[in-house]
Amino acid sequence: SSIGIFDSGVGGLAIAQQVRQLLPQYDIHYVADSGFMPYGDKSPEQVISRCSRITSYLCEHGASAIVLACNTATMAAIDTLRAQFTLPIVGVEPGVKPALSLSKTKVVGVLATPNTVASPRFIQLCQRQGEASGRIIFQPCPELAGTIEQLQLSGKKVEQLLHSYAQPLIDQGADVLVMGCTHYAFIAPVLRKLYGPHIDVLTTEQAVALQLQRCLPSQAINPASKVGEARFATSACPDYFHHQLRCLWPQNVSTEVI
Ligand code: DGN
Repeated sequence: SSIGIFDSGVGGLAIAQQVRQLLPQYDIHYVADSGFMPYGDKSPEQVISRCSRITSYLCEHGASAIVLACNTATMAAIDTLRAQFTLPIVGVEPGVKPALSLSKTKVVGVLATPNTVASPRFIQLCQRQGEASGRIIFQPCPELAGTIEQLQLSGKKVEQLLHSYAQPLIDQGADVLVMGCTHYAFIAPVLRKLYGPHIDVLTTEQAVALQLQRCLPSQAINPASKVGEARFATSACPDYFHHQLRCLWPQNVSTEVI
């Protein structure tokens, strides 16, 4: 039995790393749906259909819990998946609540895909949290996940792109920026370097791993002495995914095609 983790590409790897650290005895099975990347501009129906297929695949291969390691997919599909499947499904949402409690200006900026910021679930989250304790503003970042997928994780182009997305939020008073797309975890250091100590940059992988720990069923637990294995699959070119993993995953691993 394993923990199934998936994303439209490499974004969920930051979450998978946290899961590995927090729950090292579990096997993980990661799927990058790179053949259908990006989810950020697909219709909700297309995203739901991909998420259903991948969840079925992971269940057929022994998953006893699923991490939907993508904000865009969580917004569009988590309710449908929870109605379709009985195993625990943990999603990821922009961490606006911790961000608001950290903010001095009580203005929080969210960077996310166009689909995430347009989704009813995100709008409700902003209204609920914003009414309670401040203001949440957001910026769709159409090109950012693709840039990260191409492994451009530092340098002028990424800095300029991030600056163009983040500066309008800071101009409106945001002193905390939330990475509302799992891909952006890999470029959080660039944003921190750009803005220094005055702006906090929050990512969500730790919160997701802790949430998973809380809802894992007991049959997912392997003998305590065992170190879990990690399997990686993609719906696109396995060689390119292997190349991405060499940059973004601490161990050398092989890849499969789904
Ligand atoms: N990593 C996904 C997210 O968290 O929203 C989206 C990436 C994409 O498909 N554009």
